[in-house]
Amino acid sequence: MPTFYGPDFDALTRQDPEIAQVLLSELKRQQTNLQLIASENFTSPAVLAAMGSTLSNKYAEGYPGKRYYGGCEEVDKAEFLAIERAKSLFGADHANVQPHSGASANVAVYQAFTKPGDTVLAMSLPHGGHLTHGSAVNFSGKWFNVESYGVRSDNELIDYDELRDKAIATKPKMICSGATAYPSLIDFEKIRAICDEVGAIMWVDAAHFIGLVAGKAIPSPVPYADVVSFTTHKVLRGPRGGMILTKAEHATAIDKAVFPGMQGGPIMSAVAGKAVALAECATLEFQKYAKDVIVNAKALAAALEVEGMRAVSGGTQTHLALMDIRSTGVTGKVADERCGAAGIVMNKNSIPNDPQKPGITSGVRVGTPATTTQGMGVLEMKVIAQLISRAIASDDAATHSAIRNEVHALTARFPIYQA
Ligand code: DSN
Repeated sequence: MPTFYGPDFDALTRQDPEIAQVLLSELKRQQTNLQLIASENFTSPAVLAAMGSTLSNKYAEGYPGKRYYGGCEEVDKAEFLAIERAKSLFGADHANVQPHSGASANVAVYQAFTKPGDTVLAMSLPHGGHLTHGSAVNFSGKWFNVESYGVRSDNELIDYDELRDKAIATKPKMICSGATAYPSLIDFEKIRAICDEVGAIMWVDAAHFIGLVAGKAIPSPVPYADVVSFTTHKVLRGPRGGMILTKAEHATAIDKAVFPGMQGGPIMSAVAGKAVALAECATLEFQKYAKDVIVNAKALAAALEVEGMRAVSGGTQTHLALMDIRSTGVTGKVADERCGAAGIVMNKNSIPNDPQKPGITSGVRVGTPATTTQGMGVLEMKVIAQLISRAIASDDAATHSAIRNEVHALTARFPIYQA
């Protein structure tokens, strides 16, 4: 590297050894444990390079060609590339690549299409929704009248009849679909028809599954929705951040809602990282990856069922499985802690109609974006299910330590971020 462009770990080590050590220890944690959190992934070194670059120094309020600060010629190019790549990858009329996160993107969606006090219909959090879909402790639940729909009790799939009935009864300005713990596909055509019937904006929060859409592994909401918001760091495998796609007629409303409505200057290093990730997503290699993520998730869910747990909604068609673990005799909280002690990182999660409180839960959520990036396949998913089952079954530190050694041996065969 002939010229300085950004990341300099030696300089960090000399100047701030404490923080340098945190970076090293976190790298080791990611390399040696099993990362099964459905919303996490290992982004590429190229994305990390963009994130750790001097683009971080630049203020660029506004949009390419229309900034409030000088000196934006170079960052304009990065944002232009990110926008064009997003539009091309998803077949979208318009893309806003500036939201700092998924929650920020959702604030912009509310602002573009609703006013405080308006009614919005969204999936309930206990059935798999998201904080920003109307939780009482979130701005969405405090500032809007959010009605909710859930899953059917017989098959744990979205209850489209309930959704339609509630839409007709409450006449929402906007209907949100998308969730954080829903393992099945969403019928966007059906939701579009309901939105048209009641005159609602169709908003899809695609944060969890947009990477599978990018990889052409599942159907896209883009042809149906007025607006699609998402994060860029889950299956999509980009930098931490958010993005919004819209139909042409909503482009101005969304752009104004993001800036100046909700944010000041975009994080241009993250915008550049989004451009890099979107180019990666357009490759055949990424399409294979996206398909493999689903194959692995199905295999993991099936193998956990062999271990006696129950896959909510009968399995998965996406990157995650929600497991009802009541048969193990421990709660989601305890399972999460025991697996953590064994080097298996996942999260406790409510299951539909969970008898336990959200901080305890009867379930765990497992996802395959990260392990698939490492190159693991169906055989490894079977091994992982057995490791999870053994970790949950024991409250003995020595047993967890022994399992952790097996986890380290497994992850050592699938190295990430090697020099
Ligand atoms: N925290 C994310 C998840 O884990 O699903 C959602 O925002």
